[in-house]
Amino acid sequence: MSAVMQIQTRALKAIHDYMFEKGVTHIMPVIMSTFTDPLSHKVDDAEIIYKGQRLKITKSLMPFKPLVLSALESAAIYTVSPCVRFEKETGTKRHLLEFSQVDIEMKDAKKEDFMQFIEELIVSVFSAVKKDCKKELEQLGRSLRVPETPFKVFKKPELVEKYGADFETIVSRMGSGLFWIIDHKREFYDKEDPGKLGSYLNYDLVYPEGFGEALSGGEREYEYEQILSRMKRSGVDPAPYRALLEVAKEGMLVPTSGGGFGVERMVRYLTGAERIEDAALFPKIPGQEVLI
Ligand code: ASN
Repeated sequence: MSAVMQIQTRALKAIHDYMFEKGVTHIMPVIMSTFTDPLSHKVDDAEIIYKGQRLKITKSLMPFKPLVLSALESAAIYTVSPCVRFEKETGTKRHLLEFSQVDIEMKDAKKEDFMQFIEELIVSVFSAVKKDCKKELEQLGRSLRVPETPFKVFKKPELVEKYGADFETIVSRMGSGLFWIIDHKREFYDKEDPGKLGSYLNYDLVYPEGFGEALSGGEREYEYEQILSRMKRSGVDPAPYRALLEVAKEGMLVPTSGGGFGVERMVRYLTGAERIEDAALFPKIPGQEVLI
């Protein structure tokens, strides 16, 4: 675990250095609020009650990030944020009930801009770890490859047709480079392609060697009517998102693209750990009793 934590330290420094060089503003995380990311997969909300008011514990910094960019002059923001997700699926080896997410958002960016930004970040982090953590990687028996860019891009609907529901794991086991999967039908805030309704301008980044998802994100919906219609279609109650809707209604929500990646998943990949709990000090595993 000492070697794992040293690699985590080097990776985080490389992430912060990269953000600073690119002029990305570091914001502090939000831990509890009247709303959080609804997410589109099976996760129960974690809530606490303060003076009779129910507050959600953060699942991701969506949809705070576009709100922040609408208020600040910054061209881009990021945070390293604690997230709590009571995942319903168990035994995946890659989910924790509590994890840390590097959550990023860029103003006026298209999905290609964001994807390129992330590819450069990955290369810079992996290179730093490979160069400065030789001893630790050797201790862990990990031969780490710095991936070549640009990463391959696959369309989700095509992968589903070819490989079925388990497409992500199957393709992740096939290659040795990170790759993108684009066009996922999910949360209301990921932008629908105006030129091709029913397609979505979003992306997942996937680690090779069977490690699975690294990052998810997308271009964002920023027009009031479209956000409302997407909420309706995804069965999301608009009431808690009043602040977001009011800003959008005034035409003040700026167009952005963004995404988030899990720190523990990145450390798991860098160190080649068998399970996500081997990359966390106090792992809380879905379906299991919390020990500490
Ligand atoms: N952080 C992600 C995003 O920016 C959302 C997520 O974690 N599901 O889209």
